[in-house]
Amino acid sequence: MWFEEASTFAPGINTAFYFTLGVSIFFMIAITLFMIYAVIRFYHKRNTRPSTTEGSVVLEVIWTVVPTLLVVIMFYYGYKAFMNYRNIPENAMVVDVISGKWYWKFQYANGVELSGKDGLKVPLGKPVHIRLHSKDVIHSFFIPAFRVKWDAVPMPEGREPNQMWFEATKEGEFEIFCAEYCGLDHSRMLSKVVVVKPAEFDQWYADAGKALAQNTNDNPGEKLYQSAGCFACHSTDGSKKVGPSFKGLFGKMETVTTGGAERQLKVDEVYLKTSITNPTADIVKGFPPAMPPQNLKPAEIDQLVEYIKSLK
Ligand code: HEC
Ligand SMILES: [Cu+2]
Repeated sequence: MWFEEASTFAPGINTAFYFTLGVSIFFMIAITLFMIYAVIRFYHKRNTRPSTTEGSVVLEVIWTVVPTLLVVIMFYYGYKAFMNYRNIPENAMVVDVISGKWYWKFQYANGVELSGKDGLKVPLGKPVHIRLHSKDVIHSFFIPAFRVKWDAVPMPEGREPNQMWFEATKEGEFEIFCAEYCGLDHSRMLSKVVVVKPAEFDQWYADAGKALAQNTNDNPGEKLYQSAGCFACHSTDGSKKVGPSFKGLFGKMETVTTGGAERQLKVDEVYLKTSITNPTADIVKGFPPAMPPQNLKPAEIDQLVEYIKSLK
């Protein structure tokens, strides 16, 4: 009604809120008016001798029963909205929300990760199951337009994280706040939910998943670079170690000594492979023939070559 409503919870929570607010305002006005009336009507100069009353059963019953009913109705609306919020649908898409000082991160089931700056992307009209993690202190995941707020608590190993869910009913961007004072940059611990059409979401989800899978295929090379010990002599940032850096190596002109004779060549896949399988065949100018022979499988050499090619 007055504030933006963008999830299926908003109407139920608003009913509870506006009902309580309405009842409070009604009684505030009614009681104040009666007080003003009583002050004037029973002004002491006009009522030098107040009459005594024995009490009124009718009044007693009314002001016991009516407030009780009102409070029960408040409870009913609140309880209904709360139970809905706490019953997470089984078919909901799971997203892990990671919080820490002072950031939000969103991890999807296919491994895709979005930063707080990207925002939490969700499909319109589909339930989203949020698992709340914290890396340090207690944070609180709050989306006002969705009327959802729940604590992200650092859990000991093996304990289930706090969970909640929502279903967006409006396209667009909605603010995410941290609602638990968590230190210096608490007020800047901001992010947003980005609600898009289901088809658009599915497309993005599939594409991002694919891109990630390709990246993971690149990673074996990076892992080998570490595990096979290449990093000890080759940097990936352009700096010179015992051997030349891998950065920008692919495609560059290299001067090497082959069998005592100096020659120029363009670094291609074949050259890279020979350099790895037979390090002493071509010695790069300005470097000692210090590279030990490598005991690697052909597939691993391919992965290393791919990795070196990726270091532009
Ligand atoms: C102990 C140090 C050392 C280790 C470990 C080492 N290298 Fe080398 N590497 C060198 C040196 C020194 C050179 C330059 C002399 C040469 O060409 O042999 C070189 C050259 C190369 C070149 C040619 C570079 C260019 O600029 O043309 C490639 C490619 C290479 N190494 C790949 C690898 C890979 C892949 C690994 C890990 C599996 C590895 N190296 C491990 C020392 C090392
Ligand atoms: Cu926080």
